[in-house]
Amino acid sequence: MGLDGNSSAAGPPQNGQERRRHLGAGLATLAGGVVLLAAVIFGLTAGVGAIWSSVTSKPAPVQVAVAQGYTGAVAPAPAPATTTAPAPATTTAPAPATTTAPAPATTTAAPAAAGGPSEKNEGDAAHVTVSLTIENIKTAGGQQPAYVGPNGVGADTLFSVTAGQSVTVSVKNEDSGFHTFTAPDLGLAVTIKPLATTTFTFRPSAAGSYQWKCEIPCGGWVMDHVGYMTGALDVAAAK
Ligand SMILES: [Cu+2]
Repeated sequence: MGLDGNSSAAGPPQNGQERRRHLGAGLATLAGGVVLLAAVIFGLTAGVGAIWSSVTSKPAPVQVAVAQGYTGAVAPAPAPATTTAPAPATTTAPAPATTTAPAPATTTAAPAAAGGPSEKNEGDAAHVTVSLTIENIKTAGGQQPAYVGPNGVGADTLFSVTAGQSVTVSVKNEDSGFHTFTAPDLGLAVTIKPLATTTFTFRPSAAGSYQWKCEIPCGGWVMDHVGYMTGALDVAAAK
């Protein structure tokens, strides 16, 4: 305002003063612009710095996240744990299963095999049959009845068995009279009927030579001579 008034009143002769004034104003304006520019630059710098710092600070958390990720990767330690767990589980499971299965199987098979065959063998060997006959033979004392066993007439031992065996004796009496098969040490006193077959069973428990005889008078000579109406039978020790 003032400038306009002075310029219009002063006219051209005042050009030098106006120029100075214009120059001062221009300098002031320039200075203000410089200050403004500096401020802008400073602001920009500050803003950029802030942005830069923020950008720079962000990578930091990222690195931290990466570090945490690493920690997670280290967590694979639990992975080995999982691997170890299945191993013992698998090893333990088959072990008992295999051990249990064979155990009963073997136990069952063993008794069955041992009991079965042995009992059969004992049954077969534990029972024997002895066949005897009473025949009338020609002796020094005349025609007389006599026991005849597996060893023939007149043998010292009528027959032989084994201790513990079950012995069945079958006596076929071809004579017309009664006889007996008596062996006190074996608990035997069996009556033999005429013209018939008599069977009896006994089980000698102890080995030895046992005496036997007929207690019914049936012939003078045969009753006095071993192997006819008296004699012995052998019991062998159990095998
Ligand atoms: Cu007799």
